[in-house]
Amino acid sequence: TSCNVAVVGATGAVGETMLKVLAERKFPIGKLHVLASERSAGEKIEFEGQTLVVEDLAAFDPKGVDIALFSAGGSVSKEYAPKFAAAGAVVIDNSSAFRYQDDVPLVVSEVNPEALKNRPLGIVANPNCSTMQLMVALAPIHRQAKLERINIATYQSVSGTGKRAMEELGRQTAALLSFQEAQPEIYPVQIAFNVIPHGGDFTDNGYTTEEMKLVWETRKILGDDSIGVNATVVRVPVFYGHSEAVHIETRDKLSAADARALLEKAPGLVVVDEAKGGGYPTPVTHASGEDPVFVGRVRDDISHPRGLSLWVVADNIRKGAATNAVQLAELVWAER
Ligand code: A2P
Ligand code: 11C
Repeated sequence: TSCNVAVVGATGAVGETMLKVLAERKFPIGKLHVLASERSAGEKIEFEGQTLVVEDLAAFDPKGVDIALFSAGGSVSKEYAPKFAAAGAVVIDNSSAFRYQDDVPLVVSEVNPEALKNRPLGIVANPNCSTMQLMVALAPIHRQAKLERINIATYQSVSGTGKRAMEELGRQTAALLSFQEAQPEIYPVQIAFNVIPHGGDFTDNGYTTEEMKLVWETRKILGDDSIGVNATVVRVPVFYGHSEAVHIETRDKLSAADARALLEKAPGLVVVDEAKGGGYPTPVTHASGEDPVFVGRVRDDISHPRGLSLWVVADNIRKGAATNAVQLAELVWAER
């Protein structure tokens, strides 16, 4: 039998990719509803040779939907995910609305799929993109040698902010190359030819919400509140693909060579680690448009006996959001 699917936020950066990934992975779709705000209701979307018409979420009756993939922002999820779940759908929510609730599992398909079973609300949360790729890379190391501490700096692409941010990077780049001024609209300062140490909103402890997500989500997914996480999130003028400079300390000693061997066998991961020009992953050369998480630059930390350094890159819209959501949908559908 086939699964009736709704994609909420289907016109957005993640929603469009959810549709692409559903088609690529041949998800067994029965009826497919593409939903967005009333602004884009009536627009047409091509899907596998069919023309779908975008429906207004506010006017939509979720009865009959088996699985709903939500990526239209936290406030939309808060309002509508419970309604879809009450109508019988399993909601896979890409927003941060429910991630920290004990009764909502937070799941990376390769890392903690067993957590899917406990979903009393019928809602499953998809992690934030930067945590997602970090977990695919670090879970195998945690199982082997127990993570004590993670220190991370991210280099996050503008697609993580959404379509309007991608337009802003394009617009500012074109303006500056023709000797005009760059006008910041989505980001507080110019993003073209710049880097911005600010993702999400500032919180009371001086860290940003994007930084604190790495702390909370890591502990929840790995089921270990003792792991120390310290993050600096930086936005860079890259369209697709988040990169991370990751420094970890493990409780048991794990050498770089052993870590590399472990990562080479890990699901969802590709190791690209040669000590020469181009022998490492970058968003443009490896990650953009691809599903795996790429790891390179695996080194013994020369400043700590149980330290390791690595470089982790993935397509934030694919594995970081849409692909993992579809993988969770596959696991949910396979339960039947
Ligand atoms: P719309 O095209 O109607 O604005 P992005 O993250 O790329 O900016 O995309 C956000 C997605 O969330 C879009 O599909 C957008 O639809 C959708 N969206 C935003 N606000 C709402 C809302 N109030 N109800 C339904 N969908 C919404
Ligand atoms: C970014 N990770 O790159 C964010 C966007 O919690 O799902 C997604 C925010 C979230 O800005």
